[in-house]
Amino acid sequence: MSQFRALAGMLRVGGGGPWRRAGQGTPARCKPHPRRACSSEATPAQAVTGSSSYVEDMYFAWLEDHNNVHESWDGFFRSIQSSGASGEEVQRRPPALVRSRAASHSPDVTQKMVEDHLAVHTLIRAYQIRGHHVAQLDPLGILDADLDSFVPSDLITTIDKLGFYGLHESDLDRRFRLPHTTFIGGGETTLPLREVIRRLEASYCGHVGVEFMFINNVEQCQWIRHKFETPAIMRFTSAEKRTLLARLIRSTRFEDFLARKWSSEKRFGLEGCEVLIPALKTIIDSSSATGIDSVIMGMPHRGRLNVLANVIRKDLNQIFCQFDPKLEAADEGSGDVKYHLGMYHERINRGTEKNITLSLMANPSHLEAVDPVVQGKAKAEQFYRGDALGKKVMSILMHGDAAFAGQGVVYETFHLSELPSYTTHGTIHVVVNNQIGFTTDPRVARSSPHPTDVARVVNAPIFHVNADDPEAVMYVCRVAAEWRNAFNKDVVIDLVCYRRFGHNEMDEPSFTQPLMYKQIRRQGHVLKKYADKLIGEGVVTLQEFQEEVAKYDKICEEAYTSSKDEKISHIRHWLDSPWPEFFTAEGEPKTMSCPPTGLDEEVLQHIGQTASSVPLEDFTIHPGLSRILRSRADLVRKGQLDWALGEYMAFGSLLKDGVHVRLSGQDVERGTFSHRHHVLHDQEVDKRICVPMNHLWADQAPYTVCNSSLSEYGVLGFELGFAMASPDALVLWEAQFGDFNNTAQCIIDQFISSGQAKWVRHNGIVLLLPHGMEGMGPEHSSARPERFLQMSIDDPDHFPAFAGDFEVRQLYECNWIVVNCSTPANYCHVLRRQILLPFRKPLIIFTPKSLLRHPDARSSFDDLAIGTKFKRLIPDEGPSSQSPDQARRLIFCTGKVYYELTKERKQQNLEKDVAIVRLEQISPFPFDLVRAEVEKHKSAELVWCQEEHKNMGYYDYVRPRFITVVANERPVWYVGRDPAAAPATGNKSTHLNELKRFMHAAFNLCAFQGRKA
Ligand SMILES: Cc1ncc(C[n+]2csc(CCOP(=O)(O)OP(=O)(O)O)c2C)c(N)n1
Ligand SMILES: [Mg+2]
Repeated sequence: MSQFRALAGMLRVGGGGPWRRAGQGTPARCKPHPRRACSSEATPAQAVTGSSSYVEDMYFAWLEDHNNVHESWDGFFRSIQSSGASGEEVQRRPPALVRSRAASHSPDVTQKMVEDHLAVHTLIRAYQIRGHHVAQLDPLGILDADLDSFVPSDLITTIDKLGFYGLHESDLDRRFRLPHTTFIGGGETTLPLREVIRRLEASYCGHVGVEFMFINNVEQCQWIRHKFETPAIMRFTSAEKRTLLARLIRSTRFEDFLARKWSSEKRFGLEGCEVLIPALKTIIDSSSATGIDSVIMGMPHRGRLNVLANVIRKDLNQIFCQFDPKLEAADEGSGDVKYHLGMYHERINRGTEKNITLSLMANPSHLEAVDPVVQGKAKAEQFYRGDALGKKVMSILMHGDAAFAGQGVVYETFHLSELPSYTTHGTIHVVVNNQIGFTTDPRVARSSPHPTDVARVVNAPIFHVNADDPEAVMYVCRVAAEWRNAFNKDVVIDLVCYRRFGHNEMDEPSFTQPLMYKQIRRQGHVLKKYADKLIGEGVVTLQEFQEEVAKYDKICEEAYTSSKDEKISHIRHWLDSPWPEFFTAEGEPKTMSCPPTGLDEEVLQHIGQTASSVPLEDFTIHPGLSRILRSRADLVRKGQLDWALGEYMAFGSLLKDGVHVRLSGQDVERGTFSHRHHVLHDQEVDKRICVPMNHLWADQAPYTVCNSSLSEYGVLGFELGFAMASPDALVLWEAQFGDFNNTAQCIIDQFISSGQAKWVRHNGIVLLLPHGMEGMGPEHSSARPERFLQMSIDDPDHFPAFAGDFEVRQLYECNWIVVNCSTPANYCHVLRRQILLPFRKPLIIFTPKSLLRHPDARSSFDDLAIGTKFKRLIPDEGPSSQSPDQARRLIFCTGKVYYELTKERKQQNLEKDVAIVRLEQISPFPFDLVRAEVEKHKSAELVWCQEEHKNMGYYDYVRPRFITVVANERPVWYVGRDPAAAPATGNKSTHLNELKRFMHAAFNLCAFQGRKA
């Protein structure tokens, strides 16, 4: 082997290889694929007369896995490796090799030379892979950032470790030719071993630890190597150093100021990681320089006020006044604590003199929950601005070390990062790695060496950096921004720091981390250290430094004084996503009414025809799908709608009006129940698809329908963020089965249900949750209506006044709308109403499964005609309606059970005696319409019937409201399944028996006689 390597080295021409050296610009081409490159003509014998780097590549590929190379190379390397080379093996070597070797050195010398070179190459690689494990990352110097004090045996921490490579101290001054996969040489192609090690130490084991060798793209690895290995690449001008110092002053003095003024208030200070502020500013400056003009950020509690003040530049008095306990809230809703609020600000970026918009999303305490929301909002902004490659809009996500490692939504968010309909073309993640989570030591909080390992799954490079070295931090941030610009992929900056005080300012950290906090008390402040450094270098004088400090302190003092004038807090001043044109200047809806949602017959026909056709020529669809489209066409011809057509009409008509529609979720393109088929696949041409909805009108808005990753938490958060960007879009997330929505419970509870109350921020997201008891077992039956309804805020005990447009006002006052439509037309209307309303509220729709194809669950075009609108309640229009006062029982129900009830009623011939009324909008409760029905059926027994178990479904929500409607004067009886722990049985016959039993109760007109309510 070594003979061969030496020959290869000798044959190398000039030092030009596939990669240029430092200072020669961007790498130009990638290494050849070993298998492909050597599979045919390039045998070992031929190759040795060609590029030595080619041979090296072969060799390294072979070292990784012998199967990586052609068998001729495999045999060749094996024979050389087993050297001491038997005569037979040498004979098998390529003649060119043997000839050249013979012409230069004796076999032993050549072999040793090549072996040593290979050893040095392997050593370089070892540093590139494992250097970060020994990098000096912890400012405290007590914890190993990777939680392991073990030094990998292939890193040369002592001279004797050279033996690992078969090298000796005497080799330290020998020069070695450098491989093309390193840039430590700068302009040189050879270096003494001593210098090789020194430079590797400097590149990989100093204050920056670079983790990137898992990236399976050679160009990207070379790019990173170039950025970190090039000698003396971390250089800053005096002006840059002064800016850095000024930013560090602001960051540090801001926390000091808060601590001085409000020593007993929680603020989750940044002390110990003050460098976060200059770090973010550097990322923003560098990104702005590459053309970014909008940055959307998400972050947890730590340092948030500082980011608002010194990155987003929120007025300091607005921040300080939040500490005043007497500050009154001007807005409706519950508001939120100061370290959760968001912000949106447009300003000039001083670094680049370009305009930039910065927004920090409001978020709940739930760590990392905001991640996908930020991504969705960034994606939407990119989409609406036509920024297809993310060159204008980007996102930055900040994390705590414990949360980044522990929260699953981080993983879910990373997995969206490369998906076409979800990518934001690279997010810069910044981890405030203070090596502690509340009181928990990282050694018991994670199993991975670094808290950032989750990023490895998407091949994102990870730059660990000692936060007490501000220049190293700046450099890393600059590289991260350049990385994003070059490759549009995620990147992680791990700011290894410490937390100077407790988790919050009231906490005593030494209860649990005594030694760490002893060390922290001894730890010098980064601002002082950096100021001393710059003063020492002559970059600033002590006086200049002190003046800069005094200047910022004065700014804080002045803001503090004026903050005392603020008596009222306007949460709307903290909006992260304002919709200025949608609301009045005061942030109110422009009207309090909603136009009818009906449609022109022509529009219905046009949409219907497109929905049943294949708008592209020569496009072969599956025969089964042809049948489905034919039956759709039949329905359209007859002026009828099934569920899929109802949805088509809603989406299509909104697209016509320029409203973007986006439907996302698992398998939504076809539809879990194979009813939708919004994406047609050519059966003959791979990946050829057709989305008929995008072929409706030439000037229509675009329709996005996208199958998502198998995530609920991440994807629902993403769509919520998408819906935040603009009020002029219908954004829908569909659960595979409604049952799975609870894995996204945090998004539902923390954002959808309560977001407006906390952050005065409207959101019109639509949740489609397939729901219905159809014998499919406990996990495919219930979207848990009870949980949504429990969080609805309409007062059960208060009978509202019906002034003005009651329907719209009631919607305006609620926190979300919960519906269960029983007809395709009503489904279409409610979707259209969602956009025609003058405000935005989340809409939860329990969608059907068996009704998708149920012959009775059809509507006619007339139900969608001009002038028609969503029916919150559908009265009985059958025989019982002729003399409602004669009806003996009035059953209220919602959703699919209506069809079971009507069938049973017919069978029992009770159509005159029993009226069945459908509640289509469950919340807010249509008090007005329910009362009209109750009054109309004056002598009827009132029954609520549901197919769900008694402790689930709608019963607990509707019951007190019915009681309010009837003023407690008439009983309201329950018919449905008994209470249960699981939402549905797994046994088919039990399911049917339950159904039979409650159907019997529903029509047993004696069932409640003599019973007390
Ligand atoms: C999902 C969630 N679980 C638990 C908490 C309670 N909690 C608040 S801060 C914190 C520790 C966070 O540690 P880390 O992520 O390292 O951030 P740090 O406070 O150290 O900056 C915990 C457990 C929370 N806010 N959110
Ligand atoms: Mg932490």
